[in-house]
Amino acid sequence: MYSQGLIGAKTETTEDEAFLAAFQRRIDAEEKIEPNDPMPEGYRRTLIRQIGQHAHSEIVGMLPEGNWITRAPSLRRKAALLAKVQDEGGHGLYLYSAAETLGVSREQMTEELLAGKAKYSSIFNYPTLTWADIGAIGWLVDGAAIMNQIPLCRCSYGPYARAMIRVCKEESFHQRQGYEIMMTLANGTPEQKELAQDALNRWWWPSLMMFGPHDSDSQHGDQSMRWKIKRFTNDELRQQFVDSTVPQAEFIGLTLPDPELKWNEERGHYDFGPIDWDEFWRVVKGGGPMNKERLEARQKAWDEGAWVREAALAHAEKRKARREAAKMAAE
Ligand code: BYC
Repeated sequence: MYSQGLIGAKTETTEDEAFLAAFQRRIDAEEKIEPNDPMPEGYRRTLIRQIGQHAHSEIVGMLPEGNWITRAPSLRRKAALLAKVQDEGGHGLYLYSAAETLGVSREQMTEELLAGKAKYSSIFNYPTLTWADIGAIGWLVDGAAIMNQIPLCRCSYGPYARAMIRVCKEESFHQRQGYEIMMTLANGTPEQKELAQDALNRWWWPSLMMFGPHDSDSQHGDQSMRWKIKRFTNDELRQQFVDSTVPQAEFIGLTLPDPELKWNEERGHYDFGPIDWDEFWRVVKGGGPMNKERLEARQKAWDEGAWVREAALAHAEKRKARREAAKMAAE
């Protein structure tokens, strides 16, 4: 059934026009689509692709920050970071469960990730070199994630939309913990301020890339907007992110690394410089600084967790057999 793989969702279908039109009417009427509802194959595959990629991003996204748990500068920072990374594991699980409602298993999704076929967010292929990177990730990466995920709470697919509500509440705490780390460093010694500025310089452009290619190069964008999976385009969300982040940087006295960043009175938005799309595609295709390490870490976790999965399955089978035996005895 999944011989084409889960990714590269085909949005063109051979389904009959009346069915597609009726489905579109439900979408246009803002009805939520639920797991057992009839849906076009392209809609189902698009969601599996996007939700799967989103789940993988959460799980792979635990790695750069996990790198600093043992080196957090105080007990308070360590407790907050631990809680944040744990939340990300939870987000991954809600998202894998949401994707499973579309008829794909977590094992299949993981296999595609480990085979390098399923994507995860480009941002997690960069290294966390200093403690300030933890601040920059919370502030910028979680800030970008919130901008992208708040509209997903209104996504047409019910299980994804509902998962996003809790995820967004937690992301909001993540963003604040990051911004507070940056604020503390920016108001600290000159060396601390320099660490914060250096982290901002390295994470700013990759954070803008998180929103995906320009709308003109966004292969799935138009169809996903029509299906109300996406509510805003990649460029619209990127612009909202820039507009809301500039004053936050000014407030803590840090400079965004973009000489072309300038308020445009006419547009009512900030203009910003060109994004290096060659770098984006290189990272997406596996050539980023940490792609290899990230997949190796996930492969190791998958291999070392095999006994847990086997034990859980054996336990479930035993319980089922016991329940059946008890049922037979009662009859
Ligand atoms: N990285 O047609 P487009 C977090 C791919 S984790 C890699 O515009 P679409 C956190 C795209 O998949 C939050 N690949 O696609 C965790 C497509 O390739 P395929 C992560 C990217 O789907 C821990 C191709 O480029 N958030 O918050 O309409 C710690 C063309 O793109 C990227 C989500 O996953 C990228 N950045 O729009 C801290 C949100 N961008 O699949 C924080 C859910 C694009 O055809 N996802 N590509 O091979 C979405 O909202 C959408 O999928 C995107 C892309 C906006 C990302």
